[in-house]
Amino acid sequence: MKTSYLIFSTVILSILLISFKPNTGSIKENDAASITKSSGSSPEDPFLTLADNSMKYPFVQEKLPYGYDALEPYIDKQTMEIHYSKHHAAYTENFNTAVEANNLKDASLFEIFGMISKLPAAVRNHGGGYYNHLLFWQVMAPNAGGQPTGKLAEDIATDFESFERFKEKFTDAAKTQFGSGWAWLSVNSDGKLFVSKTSNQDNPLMDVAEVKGIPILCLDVWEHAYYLKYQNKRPDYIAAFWNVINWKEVERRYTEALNVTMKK
Ligand code: MN3
Repeated sequence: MKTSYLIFSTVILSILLISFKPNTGSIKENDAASITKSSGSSPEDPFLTLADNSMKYPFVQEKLPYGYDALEPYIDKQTMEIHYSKHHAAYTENFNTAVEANNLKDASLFEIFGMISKLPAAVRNHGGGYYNHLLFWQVMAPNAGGQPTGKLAEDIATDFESFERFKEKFTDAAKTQFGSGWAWLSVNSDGKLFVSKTSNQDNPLMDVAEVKGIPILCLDVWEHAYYLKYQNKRPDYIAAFWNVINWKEVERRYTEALNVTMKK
């Protein structure tokens, strides 16, 4: 039932995309088939079964799970307020506008990410901005930080040698991202953890990502995320982030990602 729905929606989406293209004479079946095939969102794509992929147009900005001042002193109240109520709100609004303009209303969020290379920059920038922040708010919490427990702790030790080594790698990715972007901890299609960085609002779910995977932890290193408190001192902001990581949520997302990758 679910598989046939996915096939159906992928086909409908391809037809919509083809029909939207300006200067398209007649629609050839081959064109639709090739877009579907190379989109990275085949019906077998395990990423599409993730809970976050139930998000569809109109995309809503979920309520911040804590107050603007809840992550003080590590992330200041003014930054949180502007970041959530201005930046994230604008990404959400502009993403919905881009979805409408590009006939993507029937596509799920991860289907859109899976074919982002074929879509206009507005969809890529605002779609990434919408989802990346949504994830970012959830993987932080007041009275958090420390280290993960259970299977995630064990697998971080296996895949990165130790928690300290992982912390170094993630910190390095966040520090060395040139200009605006994000640092990530994700799970690849083999169920292995990896650290990566992306530019602008790209994320590891997009077909343009150097390494594709399911993100379970992220850090925004755009200047708007830290400049009011830390100015040019990005390393200090990155160091402070470890005090607000909501490992319970990261562990929950890790378990889900492993279940999904094992299904493929
Ligand atoms: Mn941001």
